[in-house]
Amino acid sequence: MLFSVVAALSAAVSVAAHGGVTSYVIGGTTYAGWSPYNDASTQTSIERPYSTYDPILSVSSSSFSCNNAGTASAHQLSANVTAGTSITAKWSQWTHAQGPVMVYMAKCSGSCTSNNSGSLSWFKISERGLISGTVANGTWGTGEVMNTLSYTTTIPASLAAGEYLIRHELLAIHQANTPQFYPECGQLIVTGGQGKTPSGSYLVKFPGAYSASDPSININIYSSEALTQTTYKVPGPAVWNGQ
Ligand SMILES: *[C@@H]1O[C@H](CO)[C@@H](O)[C@H](O)[C@H]1NC(C)=O
Ligand SMILES: *[C@@H]1O[C@H](CO)[C@@H](O)[C@H](O)[C@H]1NC(C)=O
Ligand SMILES: *[C@@H]1O[C@H](CO)[C@@H](O)[C@H](O)[C@H]1NC(C)=O
Ligand SMILES: [Cu+2]
Repeated sequence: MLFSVVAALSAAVSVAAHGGVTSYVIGGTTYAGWSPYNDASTQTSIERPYSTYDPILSVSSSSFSCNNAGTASAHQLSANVTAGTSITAKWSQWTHAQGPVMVYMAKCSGSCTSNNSGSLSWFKISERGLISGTVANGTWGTGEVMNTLSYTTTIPASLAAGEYLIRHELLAIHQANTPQFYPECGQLIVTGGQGKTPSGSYLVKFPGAYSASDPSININIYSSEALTQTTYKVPGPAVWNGQ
C-alpha cells in the first residue's frame, strides 16, 4: 500500500511540469493523441508514440525528431487531410512562457508508418517567436500556448499530396543557457494540393538542424542585454512559403 502511494506520488511529480501534444483538431475533427503515461501497447492514435513530458536537453539527442526512437506505434494511424486545412495541436498541460513554437513537416517515401523520423528531411511551415516586448520581458509563442494549450497552423495549400509527418516543437528558454526542447509528431495523409515540395534550402534533419551555440538556443533571458533586445531569430530554416 505504502509502495503504491509512493509510486503514485512520484508519477504525479514527473508529470507536474513540462508537457507534450496530446490531441489534434484537423479541419474540425478531433483526433486523439498519444498518452505517454498510459500503456503503449494498446494505444491507437495518429500521433507517434513518446514516453515522457520531460524535455530533451541536447540538440544532438537521437530522439530529437519525434521525442522517441523514431518509429511508429504498433497500432499507428494517419489522419486524412486536404492541403490547405487548418490543424490545431493541443497540449494537456504547458507551463513555460518564454521561447518559440515551431511546426515542421517531412514527406515520407511510401508509408510514414515504416519510416524512421530521424531519416526524413523536414521543412518548417510555421513559427512564432518573440511576439512583443523584450527577450527578458516579452510575450512569446510558447506563452500563448501556455494560455490556450493549443497552436493552430495550416497545411500549405500548395503542398504535394502524399504521406507526411507533422512535428510540433516547443523550445522553452526560461533556464539560462539550458534550452529545453519538446517535440512531438503526428502522421498525415495529405490529398489535393498543387504538387509543390520545398527546395533543398528549406530541408533539415533532426538531429542536425540546430547548433548548441546558436545564440537563440544558448540564450540567457536574464542577461542585461535581454532587457533591451526586441528581436529573436527563431532557430532552424526559414518558413517554407509554399512555392
Ligand atoms: C484515412 O483514410 C484511410 C483510407 O480511406 C482509412 O483507412 C483511415 O482509417 C483514415 N484515417 C483515419 C484516422 O480516419
Ligand atoms: C520509408 O518507407 C518506405 C516503405 O513504405 C521505404 O521504401 C523507404 O525506404 C522508407 N524511407 C526512409 C527514409 O526510411
Ligand atoms: C524584466 O526582466 C528582468 C530580468 O528577467 C526581471 O528582473 C524584471 O523583474 C522583469 N520586469 C518585469 C516588469 O517583469
Ligand atoms: Cu518544463
